[in-house]
Amino acid sequence: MKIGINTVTFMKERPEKRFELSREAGFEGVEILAYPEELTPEGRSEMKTLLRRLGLEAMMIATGPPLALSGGKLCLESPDKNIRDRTVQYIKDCVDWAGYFGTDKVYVVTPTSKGDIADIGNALGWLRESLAESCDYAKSAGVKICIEHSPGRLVDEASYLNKIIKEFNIGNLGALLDVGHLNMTKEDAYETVMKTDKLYHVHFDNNDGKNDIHTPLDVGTMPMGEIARFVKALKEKRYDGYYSIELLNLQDPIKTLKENIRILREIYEGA
Ligand SMILES: [Mn+2]
Repeated sequence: MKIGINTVTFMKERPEKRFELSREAGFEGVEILAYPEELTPEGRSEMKTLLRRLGLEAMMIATGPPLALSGGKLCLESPDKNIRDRTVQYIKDCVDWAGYFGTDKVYVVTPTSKGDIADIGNALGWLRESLAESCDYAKSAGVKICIEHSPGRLVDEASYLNKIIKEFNIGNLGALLDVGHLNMTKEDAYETVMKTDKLYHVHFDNNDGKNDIHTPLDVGTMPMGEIARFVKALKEKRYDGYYSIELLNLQDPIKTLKENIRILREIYEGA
C-alpha cells in the first residue's frame, strides 16, 4: 500500500515547499495542484528536479482546487461554449503535465452547484462532450481521467458518479472516491467501493457530516470503523493505486499528517 497526499493541504505555500513538507511528513507520492501560473516550463522543470531529489512520486494532476476556485471561469459543464472550450484546453494541458511528471492520472470535479442548474440534462450533455474530447486527447498519451463526486455539486453522490460513468461510456474515464464526501451524502463506504467498476483513485478525510471541511481521519462524525470498511472493500477489490490523504486547515500539519499516515496504515493492516 502506497500513501500519498493531495498537496492542497499546503495550498498557501509555493509548490517547492509543498513537496518538501509532504516528504517531511513521510508521504511517498503527491498530487500536483494544476495551477497554470505555477506549471510554466521553468516551474515544471524545477518541480520535477525537486521531486526526484526528494524521492517523491507524482501520482496525480489535481484540477479539483483550480476548478472549484475559478469562480466559473473553468467549468466542463458550463452552458457557455467559450468557457467549456477553454476548460477542455486546460485539461489537455493537464494531460501534457501528467506526461511530463510521469503520472497517468488527472482528476476533475464538476464545480456547478446542483441547485443553480436549470436543466440537468443539458449540463450532463455538455459535461459528456467536454470529457469525450479531453479523454480522447488523454487516451493518445496513455492518461486516464477521473471525476470526483462532490456534495452539492452537479456530480454529488458516488452512485450518481458511477451511473454517469457507465452512461458516458468513455474508455479512459473513471471514478475518484472521497470517503469524507460519502459521509456527507450518507452513502455506505463498503458498498460504494464494491459497486464502483472503474475506480482510479481515492481520497481520505473526515468532516462533521454537513460541511466539506477535510478534517483528520479521527476528527469528525464518520467513525473509524466506516473508514475501515472503505479500506476493506479496496482490498477486496484489489485496488492497487495510492491511498491519498486530503486534509485542510491543519494547525500543526506535519504532526497531524504523520499521525494520519499511522492511522491509515493501522486501518489497512487490520482491515
Ligand atoms: Mn477529495
